[in-house]
Amino acid sequence: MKKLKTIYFIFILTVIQGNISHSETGYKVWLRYQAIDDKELSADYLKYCSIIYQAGSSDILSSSANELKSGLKEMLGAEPVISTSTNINSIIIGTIDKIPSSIYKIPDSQARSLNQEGYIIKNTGKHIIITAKNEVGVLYGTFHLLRLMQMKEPVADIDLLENPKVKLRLLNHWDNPGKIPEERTNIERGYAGISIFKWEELPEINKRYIDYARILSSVGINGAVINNVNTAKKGLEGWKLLTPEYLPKLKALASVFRNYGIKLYISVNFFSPVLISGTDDADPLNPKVQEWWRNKVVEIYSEIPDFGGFLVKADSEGEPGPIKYGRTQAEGANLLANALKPFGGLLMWRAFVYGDKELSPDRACQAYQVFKPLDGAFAENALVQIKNGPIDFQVREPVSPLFGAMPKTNQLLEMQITQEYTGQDKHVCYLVPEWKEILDFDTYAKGNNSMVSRIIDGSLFGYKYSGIAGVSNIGDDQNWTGHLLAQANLYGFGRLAWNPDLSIGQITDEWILQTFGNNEKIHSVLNSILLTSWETYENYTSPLGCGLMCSRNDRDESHFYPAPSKRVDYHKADKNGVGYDRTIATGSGYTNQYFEPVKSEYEDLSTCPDELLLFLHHVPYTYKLKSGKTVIQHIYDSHNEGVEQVLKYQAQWQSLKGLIDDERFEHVKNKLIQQEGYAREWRDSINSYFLDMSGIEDTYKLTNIK
Ligand code: GCV
Repeated sequence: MKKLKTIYFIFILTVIQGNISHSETGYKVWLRYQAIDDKELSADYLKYCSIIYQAGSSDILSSSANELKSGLKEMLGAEPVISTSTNINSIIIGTIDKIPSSIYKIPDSQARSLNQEGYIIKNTGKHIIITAKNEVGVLYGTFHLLRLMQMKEPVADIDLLENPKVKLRLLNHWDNPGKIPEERTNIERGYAGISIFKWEELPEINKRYIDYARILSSVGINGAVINNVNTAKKGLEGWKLLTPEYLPKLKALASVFRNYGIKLYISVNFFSPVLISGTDDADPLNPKVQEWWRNKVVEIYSEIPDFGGFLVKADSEGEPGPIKYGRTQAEGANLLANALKPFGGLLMWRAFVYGDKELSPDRACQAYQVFKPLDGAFAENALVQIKNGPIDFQVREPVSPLFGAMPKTNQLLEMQITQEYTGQDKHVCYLVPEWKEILDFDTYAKGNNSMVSRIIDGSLFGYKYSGIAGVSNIGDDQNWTGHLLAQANLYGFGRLAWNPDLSIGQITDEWILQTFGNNEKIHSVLNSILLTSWETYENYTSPLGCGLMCSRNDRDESHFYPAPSKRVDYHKADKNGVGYDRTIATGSGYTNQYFEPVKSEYEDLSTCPDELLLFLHHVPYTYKLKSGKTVIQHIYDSHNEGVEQVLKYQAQWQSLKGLIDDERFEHVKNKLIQQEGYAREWRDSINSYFLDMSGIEDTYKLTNIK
């Protein structure tokens, strides 16, 4: 009787839950491969998808076949069979030279338009062929086909050719290997648990490395720098990756990544010869130092023949660099680049330098002052990696004027996926709209159409190497990114790195459909939340380009809480006005670093875009914006609006109860509740700070207090 009651209870529970699917942790990210419940569609897919013909064999091809097998099994209910015959309907995977011409002959013109990582997917009526010049292209094509199926797109007439537009599509981890000193965290600016790289267990491989590689490869990321650019600061041990103890561990990771088309890179310390071998100095012009680096590189390549190269943070925030020896940043970079060159390795040198007393007192001016004069002095396998803005990943900054200013120097754009200054894991802040603005920004370096996207895809200046690097938001939390919706940032970063011209709408749709299915209500709510979330965060934290109003190290998380009174150096608020005067006429002269017409647009108060006003100009609180509001009233209003937007998100999300599995529903719901608390704290702190400063009342609050 008791048993019967239990069965009845389970039955009732199932009925009550209706269409709620099983609980999900978010571990599978967008590679969920949910069963396709549309019978007609799944029958269409099954026409081709019950058999796979693998033309050729290699580890990467096996990754494709495995992904197809598991993905199709989950979506269609039966694992496809690997066949050796091409007589039956099937999916065919293999490089162009291996596809039997009796089945399909790829037109020469198409083959010629493929680049090294591009692919073709063609439905011939009997077969779906996924082919490419190289196996990695086949793998990308496989993920593309699976993406279409997850989005329930028809495949009957599929006939497409895709090339990545950007050569280097990299993830930069700020994970700290080795012992972690007490005041440091396991991942610098990491908000999703600790590092997935378990150095004490390596070279033992765990499944998570394979899933990590699958996730990256599914969005086309082709390289990962697996440790923090801070390698020795305050006792960090990242520099040890160059010691013999770590080489087998690196080799093991590289072997997993290789199967998914991902190259392994590491961050290194410029003083490595001194730290590791006790040389007298690390002077780039010292032949002994040069020899040390050459030998080190030989050691690495003898174990990892496709090793990607090094990333270096030099002369910055305590990391050492060539300045100590009176050498330039280019001389420092070339030391390592020359050692890597015989093996095809790359050297990525960060332009994140500031604080030198010889430079302008305005931090925003400094990277340009150091690097611009060195244009043309860097080795051909060196790249200068530049943060998107001149300060430090603020919620709003102008694009760094270094983009376009170094036509003879390979450049990489660095953006931050981890939300150091954009709400960490507590606030939803979808960054694709911001990144799109950056990529679409016209530098006018070579006249019209000199967009950042064309600089980093190499086409504007014919760079040999160029690309995009994103600071990773991955940790060992079950859902990888801490906040479930932050997965959209990882997804969007990869897709934009593949093709900066993709629209925000397309990327967002793809992510929602794969992560939450094709329910219209879910789609419209997520669209509305994601697409406004950057503006919302900006509204209650950072008015009109007035960045860095956050705390340094107060309470648990630095760069998270409001602390406007401690950041006067950045926003320059006083009794009469607010904003940093960076004009040529009366300020730091930062605007002079841009090409015309941007220079004049930013210099002139009347043409300066409102959203950058306080980054570029100091104005009275009563200055009228283009909206007609005064600066002070805009500050008050936007902060109130920001909180209201979060309240709206909560109501919107609540309307999805029952449509999303409980675990993910509750997770996001709780995050939005937390977000409201922090948004109120920001609003109250900023608004009262500016009330005190300006002495001008908030007219909105007087009439609409909540
Ligand atoms: C890795 C900012 C961050 C640091 C980071 C640094 C950098 O200052 O707060 O955590 O260090 O940028 O990009 O090197």
